[in-house]
Amino acid sequence: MIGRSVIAMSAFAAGLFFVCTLNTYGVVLQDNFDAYTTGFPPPAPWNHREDSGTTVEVDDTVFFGPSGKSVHFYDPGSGVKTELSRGFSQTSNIVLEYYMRSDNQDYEGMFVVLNGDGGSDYLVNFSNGAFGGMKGYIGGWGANGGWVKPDLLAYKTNTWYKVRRELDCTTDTGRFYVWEVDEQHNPIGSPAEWEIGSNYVNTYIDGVFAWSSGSQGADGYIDEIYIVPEPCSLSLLALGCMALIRRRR
Ligand SMILES: [Ca+2]
Ligand SMILES: [Ca+2]
Repeated sequence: MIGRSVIAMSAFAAGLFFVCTLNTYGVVLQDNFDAYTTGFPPPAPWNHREDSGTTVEVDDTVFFGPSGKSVHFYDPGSGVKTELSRGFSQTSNIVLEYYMRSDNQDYEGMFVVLNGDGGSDYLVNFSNGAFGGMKGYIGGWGANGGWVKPDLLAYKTNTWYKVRRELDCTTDTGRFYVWEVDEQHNPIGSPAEWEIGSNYVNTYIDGVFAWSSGSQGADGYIDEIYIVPEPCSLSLLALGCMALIRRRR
C-alpha cells in the first residue's frame, strides 16, 4: 500500500513539477521600442488607437537607458484617448515590469494594465487629483475602476519610475512595487509596495494594454516592457511532495 501511494505521489509531484517548470520558461513579451521608426506608433504585433488630437508614437528624445527610444503618449483632451495593446499566450502566473514617467501633473498619464478572461487587472498610475486620486502621487487603481490606493508614492515630473506587478491568478493574489529610478537608472531605495488581496476574477492573462485617460489626459512615456511567467506556487507544492516522499523512504 505504502509503495503504491509513494509511486502515485511521485507521479503526481513529477507531473506538477513538469507543468510548472514549463510555465517558468519563455518571456512572453519584452520590448524596449528602440528598433522602431521615430514618429510613428509601434508596429504590429502592437495595436494602436489614436483619437482626434491624441498621439502614441515612438520618441527618440526621451528614453530609459543610455540611448534609445520610448513611446510617448500625448492626450490633452477629455472624451478621447490613445491606446497601445498587444496579446500573448495565456499565462496564469505572471510578472509585468515597465518604466513610466509623466511630464505634466495636470494629467493622469498612462494606464499600463494586464488583461485576461475576467477583464482588466489592477494598475498603478499617475494621478492629477480627479475622482478621489491625489495630485502628485502615483496611486493604485481597482480592477473595476476607481482609485483604491491613491497615495502609493509621491512623484516628480520628468523622472522615470519602475513598476513591477506580480499576479497569481490561481490564488488571486499579487503585489505592486514602484521605485523611483536615478539618472544612472538604478532604483532609489526601497520600493513603495501595495498588496492587492484576493478579490479578482481573471483565471488567466493574455494581453497588455497601455492607454491614456479618457477624461484626464496624458503627456508621458513608457519604456522597457517586460512580461514573464513566474515560477508557480504549484512547483513549490511539488517540491514539498518530493521532500515528503524522500523522508518516507
Ligand atoms: Ca527604449
Ligand atoms: Ca483623454
